[in-house]
Amino acid sequence: MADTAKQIALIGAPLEEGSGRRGAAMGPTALRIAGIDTTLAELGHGVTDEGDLRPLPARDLANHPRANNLQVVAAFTRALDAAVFDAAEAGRFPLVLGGDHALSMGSVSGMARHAAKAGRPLFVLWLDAHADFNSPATSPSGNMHGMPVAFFCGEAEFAPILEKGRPLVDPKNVFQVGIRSVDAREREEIAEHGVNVYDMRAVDETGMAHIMHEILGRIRAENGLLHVSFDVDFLDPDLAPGVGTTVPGGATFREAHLIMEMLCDSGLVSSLDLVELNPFLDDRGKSARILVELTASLFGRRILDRPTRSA
Ligand code: HAR
Ligand code: MN
Ligand code: MN
Ligand code: MN
Repeated sequence: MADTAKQIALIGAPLEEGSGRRGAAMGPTALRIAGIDTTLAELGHGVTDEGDLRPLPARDLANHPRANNLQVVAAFTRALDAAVFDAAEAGRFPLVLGGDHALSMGSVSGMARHAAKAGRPLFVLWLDAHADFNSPATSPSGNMHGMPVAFFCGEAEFAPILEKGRPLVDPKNVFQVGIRSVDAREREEIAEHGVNVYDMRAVDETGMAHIMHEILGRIRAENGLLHVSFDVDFLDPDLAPGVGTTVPGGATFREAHLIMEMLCDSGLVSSLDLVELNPFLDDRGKSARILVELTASLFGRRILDRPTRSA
């Protein structure tokens, strides 16, 4: 049973147009089939499934040659910004079921508004193989799932997707862990803006526990809120093959699990995205199940409580 019961709002975001391939739109369904709602309810939390967002394309925006499917991505960004903000303001924990990583433009923006209203800084823990700090000007692909961090840090203001003057995230409050695939200009950008990057070498050299203590200590010292954005490709592809952009050398189950338990103990997490799950590429639901299991640990399941299950 969880120490502190939360009211969790599941928000489905079947976005795949940010990723340049099909399949991630089935992510919310796969996470539901893997039992995300019942698993969290069994831990003692109140769970409401808000269903899937069905936004209309943002036809007020012109197409952009270097921001693929801008109208659809912008529509999800607007819908998520509102849904996540509303849930957080109502005292609920927004848990976004993705969908590709472009959706974090909206979820993080919604939490940035919520944090600004509460007068607290927002921190972001970005668990990913990629830095996702491109903009249309730097992106090699034009795929917007490679741009969300630059967007919520105010570095990709190429179209009026959200209100001018919206609260942004300070890049120095962004912690990226597990990074192992960064484009040349993206690398310059993250260094220039002071994003905290713990790449896979840092994980190997210093260990996950040390890194997490450092990150959580800083957030606690500044009385921050913490948004966690979990990209499936943070994990090693052997463990979680259900993602379009596998990169070898990812996090192990034990490393990911330790992060979740430390996050749970910290009591600092206020919102979560589960992104980039592509059930079309998965191996018999394996990746979806691992995501649900890791999420359970974030919400209070202890290692000793893991049930015995058959394959
Ligand atoms: N950096 C590459 C690009 O911008 C690939 C980005 C892939 N992003 C994700 N999310 N899969 O992390 O095109
Ligand atoms: Mn990503
Ligand atoms: Mn990624
Ligand atoms: Mn810049």
